[in-house]
Amino acid sequence: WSKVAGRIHAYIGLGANVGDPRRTLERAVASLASLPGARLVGVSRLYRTRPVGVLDQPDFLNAVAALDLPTPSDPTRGAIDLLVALKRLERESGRRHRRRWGPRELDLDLLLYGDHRIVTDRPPGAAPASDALDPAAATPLLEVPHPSLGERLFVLAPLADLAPGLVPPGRVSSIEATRVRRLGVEGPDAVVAIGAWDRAAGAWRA
Ligand code: A4P
Ligand code: MG
Repeated sequence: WSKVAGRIHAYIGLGANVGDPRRTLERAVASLASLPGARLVGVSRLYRTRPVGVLDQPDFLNAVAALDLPTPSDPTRGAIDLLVALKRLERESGRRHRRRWGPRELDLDLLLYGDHRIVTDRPPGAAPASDALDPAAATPLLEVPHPSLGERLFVLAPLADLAPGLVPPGRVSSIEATRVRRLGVEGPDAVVAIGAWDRAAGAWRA
């Protein structure tokens, strides 16, 4: 179904913990919906989540949006174009560069792009907009499925709202089965649903 009628489904992870995270995420959903050729086909519940990686920072709000996009002639090109659009939206939200896994105004991750598996190296010298010691400089320009998709409840819980039965390419477990496993590791307080998406309002309601 990820290829229905010449269209492709992309799942975008949204996270924020600086400024007004809820407003930022609502604006980000609206921006995703108005990307060229895109149709917004689903928005997860909104979750309050305990920080992962760098622990001494405010709780995050996280969600996942599903977009339906025209199938590109070259999937790698299409996925990179989408990543570039996501990075632009991050900048427009006022995201400043801080340490990896640290606080941010808006983080947009391309979690899944149809059933494609893509790993694209950075062109030489094209490190992220940070110093060369940033470990992100060593990450690929783009990797889908997102490499930490299966290890983070803050991604799995909202993704399971939209696509519980989906098995990412190259994996054997469904999103829902993986979510339940991570729930056992991280515990019920790590990721808590605090709102449901109201499509007409373009906002989450308690
Ligand atoms: N990149 C490669 N593949 C992708 C992809 N599929 N989607 C590259 C997006 N980006 C991808 O990202 C670093 C580089 O990854 C980019 O230059 C891109 O070319 P970034 O957003 O600049 O840096 P980052 O977000 O600090 O690093 P990273 O690895 O994306 O971190 P995460 O995994 O996003 O973790 N705790 C909670 N509770 N909730 C959160 O949302 N987020 C983080 C950030 C840490 N802890 C968190 C949360
Ligand atoms: Mg990121």
